[in-house]
Amino acid sequence: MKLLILNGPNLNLLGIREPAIYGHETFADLCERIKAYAKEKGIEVRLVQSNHEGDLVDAIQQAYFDGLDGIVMNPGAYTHTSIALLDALKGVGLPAVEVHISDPDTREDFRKISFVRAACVATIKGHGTQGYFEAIDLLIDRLSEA
Ligand code: CA2
Repeated sequence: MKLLILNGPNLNLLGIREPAIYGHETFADLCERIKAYAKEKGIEVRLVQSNHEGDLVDAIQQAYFDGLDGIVMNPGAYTHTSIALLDALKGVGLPAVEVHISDPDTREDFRKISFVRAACVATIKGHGTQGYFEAIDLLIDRLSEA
């Protein structure tokens, strides 16, 4: 089983700024923890972060072309703006889980809309970086049942 772990714009700044919202863990440390967790669970992960919408679309398509099994995705601010990401997720048809470190529904009104949600099997929000691990577990359970 191989999962794409996709992170959108500015998530590379984790741990550097806004710790009150996003915590103290750096993005590099989070990536290392995800790799270690995947190893423990006996799965593979492909970690991609980009600040560019088209690169995120490319990563979703590439996951499909390469036969990956599912996607854990924090699209960052593109969550609230991107029909291109929604179309890409719908287009590849891979099970995807939307993750947010904070809970966007309790923040500014413009964060209350998620375009990608319609193409995701679940949304995990407000659980800090732990949400990525919950999303991985969810996909492992779902894909193991299939
Ligand atoms: O809570 C989340 O995970 C978000 O997807 C994070 C996005 C935000 O636009 C979404 O509404 C909710 C922002 C990611 C920016 O991350 C930063 C981390 C540290 C410092 C500055 C930005």
